[in-house]
Amino acid sequence: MPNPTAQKIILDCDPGHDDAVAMLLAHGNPDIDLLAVTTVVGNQTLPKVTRNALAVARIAGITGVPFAAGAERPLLREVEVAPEIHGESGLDGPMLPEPAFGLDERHAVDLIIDTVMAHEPGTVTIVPTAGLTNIALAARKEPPIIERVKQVVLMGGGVHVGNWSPVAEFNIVIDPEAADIVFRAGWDVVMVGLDLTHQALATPEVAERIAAVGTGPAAFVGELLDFFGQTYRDVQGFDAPPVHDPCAVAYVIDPTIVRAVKVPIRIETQGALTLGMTVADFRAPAPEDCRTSAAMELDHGRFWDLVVDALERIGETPDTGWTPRSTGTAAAAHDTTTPTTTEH
Ligand SMILES: [Ca+2]
Repeated sequence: MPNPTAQKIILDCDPGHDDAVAMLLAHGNPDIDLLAVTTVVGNQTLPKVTRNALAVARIAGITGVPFAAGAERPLLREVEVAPEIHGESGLDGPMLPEPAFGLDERHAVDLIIDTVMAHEPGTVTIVPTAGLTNIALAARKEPPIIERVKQVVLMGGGVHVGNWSPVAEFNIVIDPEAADIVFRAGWDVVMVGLDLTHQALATPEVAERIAAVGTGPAAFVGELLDFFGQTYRDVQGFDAPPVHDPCAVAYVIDPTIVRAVKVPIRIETQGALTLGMTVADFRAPAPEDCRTSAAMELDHGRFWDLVVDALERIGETPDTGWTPRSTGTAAAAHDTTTPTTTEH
């Protein structure tokens, strides 16, 4: 039964290992009503991340939710993808099944606008876990959504820390102009950035808890974290991978899991060394009209409780088209080189 008090969200993503976990958390948690999933270029090209989103939907058993593809490049910049973290497919590691359903015929920007306008004011939260191109375009195309959206809870940025440069995080720096539009639009923005997500480490204890769920979707997450953990060890020197994107979903489910502080935040769009930096002004208490906040501290135990609980609730899903690696045929079925055609 749908939960009438569940938080309605639109997930705008670029799967992406951590995006996949965010999808599973949003789908499995009873306090989230997943209204739509939209994709945008980011971790990989638009066709690849869109195909990945549909594959994850099949494994998770997500049905009846519209999926739409959005921007295939940033507003001004050239496409920059992250194969060193997410592989050539954008979701390397597990084998990926063919999608069970097709895309909504609308562009992601129109699906976002239509979804926000179709619900009561102040009830829909946008959760971007990718570059902000689609969200900026939606705000520019249909400005009334800005007042109507409850809040924008995004994974991106960080208080003067970076991963794609010394001070810039990937989701912001790949489309800093779009981020600038989103942060200045006038809606409430919660920046779930690296300060927070670097606390969301998938430690060996976490991996054991996920494996103990004992279902196909949980095994899929285990394989995602194996690959993601390896690239984070090799490229960024982490002992355990930070699983960024579900932190934004967790904040929507239960804001008490995250300590966030109100602070004015602007995006650096000009800097030679600081492009994409999320500049947070802590010199004085935030003014009354400040609409931006930064997530600083995560309750690691309760965060992973939510993820494990979502996987337990999802249980086994019918017709996943998915085979765990350990049973053999996955390697042959894992074709990372051929992006499927998408309609958008
Ligand atoms: Ca992402």
